[in-house]
Amino acid sequence: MLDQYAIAALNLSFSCSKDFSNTKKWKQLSRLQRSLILLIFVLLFICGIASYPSFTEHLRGKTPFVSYESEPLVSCQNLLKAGVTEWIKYLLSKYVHKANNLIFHLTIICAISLFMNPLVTFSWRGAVIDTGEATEGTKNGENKEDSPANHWLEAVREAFRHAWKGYKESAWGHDELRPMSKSYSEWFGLGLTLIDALDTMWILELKEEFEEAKSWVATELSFNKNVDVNLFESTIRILGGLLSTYHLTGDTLFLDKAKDIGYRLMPAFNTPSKIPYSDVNIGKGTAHPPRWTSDSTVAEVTSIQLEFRELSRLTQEPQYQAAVAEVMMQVHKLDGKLDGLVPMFINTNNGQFTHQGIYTLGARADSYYEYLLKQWIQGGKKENQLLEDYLQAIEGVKKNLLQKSSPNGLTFVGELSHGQFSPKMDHLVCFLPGTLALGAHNGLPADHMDLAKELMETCYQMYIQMETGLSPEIVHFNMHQGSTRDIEVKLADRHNLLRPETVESLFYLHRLTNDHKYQDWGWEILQNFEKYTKVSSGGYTSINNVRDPEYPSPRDKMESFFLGETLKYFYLLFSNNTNLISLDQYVFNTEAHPLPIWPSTA
Ligand code: DMJ
Repeated sequence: MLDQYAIAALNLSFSCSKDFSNTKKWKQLSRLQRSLILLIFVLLFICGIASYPSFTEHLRGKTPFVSYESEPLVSCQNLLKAGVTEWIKYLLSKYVHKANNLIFHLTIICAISLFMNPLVTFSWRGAVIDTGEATEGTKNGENKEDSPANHWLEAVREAFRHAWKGYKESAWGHDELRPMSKSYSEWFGLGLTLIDALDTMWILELKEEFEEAKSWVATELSFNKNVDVNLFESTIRILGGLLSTYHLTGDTLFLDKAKDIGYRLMPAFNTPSKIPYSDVNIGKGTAHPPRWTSDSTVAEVTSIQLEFRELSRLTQEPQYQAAVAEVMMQVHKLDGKLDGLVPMFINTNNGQFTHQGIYTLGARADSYYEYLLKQWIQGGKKENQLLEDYLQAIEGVKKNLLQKSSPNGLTFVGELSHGQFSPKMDHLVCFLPGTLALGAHNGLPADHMDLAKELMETCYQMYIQMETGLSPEIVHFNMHQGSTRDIEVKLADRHNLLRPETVESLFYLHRLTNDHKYQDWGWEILQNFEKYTKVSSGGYTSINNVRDPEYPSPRDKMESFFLGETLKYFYLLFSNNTNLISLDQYVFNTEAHPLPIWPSTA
């Protein structure tokens, strides 16, 4: 049928010249016949105009449509096939047999143009829906155009731009912005915020900002500096940030910088026990523990493995992986654990745990547990010792640290001090719901996901039960009957440092359950950050008092992890695109820098 119409169309110009005299015949038609023919033209013309933009988009190679209508739809093609062709043919045979060939051919051409355009759809109600751009539905798992999450994504980008404005204007190339005083603070003097934020800009598609940061890395960033840096912090933020940016962009500038800092951090492992010192001078190549002790923090020495292992894989230089594997091997064998739970300190001289008897999932131990699971995932789920240690530790948490609050029965993770349970929970512990969910996604027991959901609710409550809707740094849960509220906050614990852990877990829970309530919770939290921590001239600030909405008392500091982690996890939480940093392809380090899961070589 199409061929026939095409031939008719090709004949058009010929017919036009040949049948000039046919105008007479038009006048011979009755008024009804002429009106019907004109009506057909008008209808076809309107359809043609309506379909034009999507048709041209199609020619430019844009994606085909995905309909968001729930009623049955048919394409123009099908509709014509189904009846319109017959209807037109009927009219043509009935009324147009006397009309000139020009009119006939024009009619056919209009019909062909509609027939050929697969991008216009008609609902059964007769409306034409321009569907040229695939913004609707979840074809690629992307957000629906009218979904609130789409607006929320833009709100995160806007928050990032605002934070970046402050950093750019007052702290460019320095470690952290002090947004109230429009100044900066220096920790290592290595542009920490800028490096931590690189992959966030890439993921949020903030191209202009990314380019200006990249050019700073290319021209200004030097690790040949006489400065002491903390091994853990510079590994997770700088080495991790550079490695992930290299993977996302493919730009070897970032790999070269990663190799440089990785190499300069290695003197930290030159200790009698091979358990690394906390501090390294990256210019001099010397390392030392803090002045007051020869201990290192357990979480610090066991949360640098993802980054150094990846550095070895990329460089084919085994010393990085060997150094961090040695630490894991020693910690695995050490006495002093309780059902897989580790103490908070380890001595760099003798390699033994110190300050034994205190067990927490919070500060100084938190990411030990996170990295057991994530190393196992990074390496293709083959390193059974890591998995066993992780599973044992989660059982240890359930047995020793898990309790319910009163009156509402919130599940929380407390601490144990020399056999005494304390209902204290750091906000840092809120990484755990996300980690548990990730484990369940990777085939670990389903009850890990149940626990993840319960703890997620608790972490959310730590926000909304505060007057500002922002969590304090530490909470205490009530456990005795007759309590009127579940959560208490001590005076010294009322600060909020713009930390990411709850948003991080919301991201995992949403990504892995597809329950949109986690996005709603995240949106509430983002709005509270906007309300109480945004500094009008640029940037966001930590605050001293989450219980005073009148005066939350700004601390005048924007931590680098606000850009590196918190805003990135907000964005990933609000995105419905599961391919945006797929959890089956990447594993996030503890500073939210995605590193690839190693391809299987077996
Ligand atoms: C970050 O540097 C990392 O997430 C680390 O694991 C814990 N502390 C901060 C964020 O709270």
